[in-house]
Amino acid sequence: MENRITQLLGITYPILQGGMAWVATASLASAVSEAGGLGIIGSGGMDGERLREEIRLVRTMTTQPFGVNLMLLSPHIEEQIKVVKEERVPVVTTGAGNPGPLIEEFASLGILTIPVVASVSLAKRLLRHGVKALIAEGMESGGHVGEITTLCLIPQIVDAVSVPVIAAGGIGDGRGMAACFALGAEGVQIGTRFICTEECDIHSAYKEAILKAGDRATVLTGVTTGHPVRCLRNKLTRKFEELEARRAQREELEALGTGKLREAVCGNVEEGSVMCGQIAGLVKEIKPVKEVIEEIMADFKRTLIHLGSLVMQG
Ligand code: TUI
Repeated sequence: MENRITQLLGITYPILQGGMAWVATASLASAVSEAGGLGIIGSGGMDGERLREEIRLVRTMTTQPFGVNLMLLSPHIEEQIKVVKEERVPVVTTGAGNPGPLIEEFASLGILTIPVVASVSLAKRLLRHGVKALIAEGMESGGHVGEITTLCLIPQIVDAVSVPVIAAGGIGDGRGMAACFALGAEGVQIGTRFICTEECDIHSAYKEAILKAGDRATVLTGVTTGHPVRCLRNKLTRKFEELEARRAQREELEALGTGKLREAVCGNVEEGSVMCGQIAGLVKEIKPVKEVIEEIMADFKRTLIHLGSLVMQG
């Protein structure tokens, strides 16, 4: 299918893979790009040189467009910016902050910036910097989240901007994609569903934890620190609850979260932070990326036909 997102990005399907720190490495990103979506390297946690290696590795695995996600709170952000400029990465997505003037600087080098926003106010501010598309992420997402659900956020952002909007948060199949398109989105960004793929290069315990998860398996940690993070309920999140209940100092809570995503990705799913979205309960099987994407597109089309048939029945 062709629309403003597939044309802007030069991809076959309007599906972006979330740039998940420690999870979305060259293996996953290149598989998504090869399958017709936009694969995105999650640079959070990488220093500049490690990021350069991943970018070069993706380029040995696919000739298709790909992206890099910059987590704006990363301690390595300055080196990471330097590397994406030097490597002329085609697409950069940003998260956890306002990329502001970076957008013009990247554009002058032919790099397209697609910021992740969680509010209408930031979406409007970014229009002044000339953004060509936005990712609007609801609080159903895994990891660091805003306050608004995808169902409420997408139509409000679509009405506030003229650029195409990519929906993120809570999308795990073609029905979710169709729902977001009904709200005015022209693309989707999917994270959790891509974790449970053969090409996702993390410890199998993380994937198994998602397969076992039900609808109420995730919780938000760090709400009192102003940096809420969604992850699977486990020993770590119970510890967070304990600290938050006795109004622990911000420093103590932040220290508890440090390095915990990496720990989970390496297999410690009880003491680590198993970040994933609320859609985890829908994920039942580990599959190759290509199958996941083809299934989503087939489901998406089936859903649209079904909805169209409701109109025909009057
Ligand atoms: O960034 C994310 N999700 C993330 S980042 C991350 S990194 C990490 N965190 C903790 C431990 C280890 C690693 C994990 N998950 N999503 C994109 C996103 N951006 N969601 C929400 C936002 C956001 C929030 C507020 C963007 C901008 C914003 O406001 C900035 C402003 O100035 O208004």
